[in-house]
Amino acid sequence: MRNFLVAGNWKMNCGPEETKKLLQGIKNSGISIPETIDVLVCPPMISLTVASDELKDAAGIALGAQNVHYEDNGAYTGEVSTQMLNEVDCEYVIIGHSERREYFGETDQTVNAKVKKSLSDGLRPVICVGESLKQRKAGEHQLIVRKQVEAALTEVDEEDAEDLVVAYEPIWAIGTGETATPDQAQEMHKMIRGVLSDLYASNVADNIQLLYGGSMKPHNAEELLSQPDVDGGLIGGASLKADSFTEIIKIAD
Ligand code: 3PY
Repeated sequence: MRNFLVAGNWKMNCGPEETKKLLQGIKNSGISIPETIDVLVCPPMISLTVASDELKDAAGIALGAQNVHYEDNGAYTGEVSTQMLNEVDCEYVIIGHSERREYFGETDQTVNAKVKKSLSDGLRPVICVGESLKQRKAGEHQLIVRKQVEAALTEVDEEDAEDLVVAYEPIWAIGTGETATPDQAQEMHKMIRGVLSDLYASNVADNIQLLYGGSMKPHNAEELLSQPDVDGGLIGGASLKADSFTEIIKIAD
């Protein structure tokens, strides 16, 4: 049985001070996180140290980054390594978000390199995949997402696959207020689960958490999370307020 994973992608919001406040807000909300729900917050790099300190007394909330490099160190201005993320207690890292693919030249190849490096250094990758509106209108969404998943997982062994998380985020639902319908989300998640079963033993594929991302909010979370292959959410805007984020955690419960 898969746990739900409720993950906040804070994007380029919340410096150290705001990070502290938001995490204190989540802790002070009095929410107690059941063992069947995994909760994750992914603040910007500059705020990870503060977040790590703040989460020391917050049972059940894990820390993740929004990006990582695939080399150990060197002349890569502006980048951070898996080792650096480990030092500040990150357990997860988001890889290949569509915003990174669109604005920062992330490709299926760099996504794959980052996934492999993260797994080999003990970080759980949250691999983002999703189609554009044009691709969906052309009926190519399944093919595009299948290819993204296969490319991201090239040379990823079955023993490492247990640590994977995949987030389906249709690009047309990111920051637009539009959400995939529960049926559309389930159709894509089922297809992704099928791709994972082609690559790995079914008990492994069945245990990989598949998140829906793209304008998940308290008002639509229940329907999305009730789909059999939707195991949680990668949440943008609604993760930036303690009350909406904790509301989604409660809905997942
Ligand atoms: C969104 O909900 O907008 C996201 O992109 C989450 O990653």
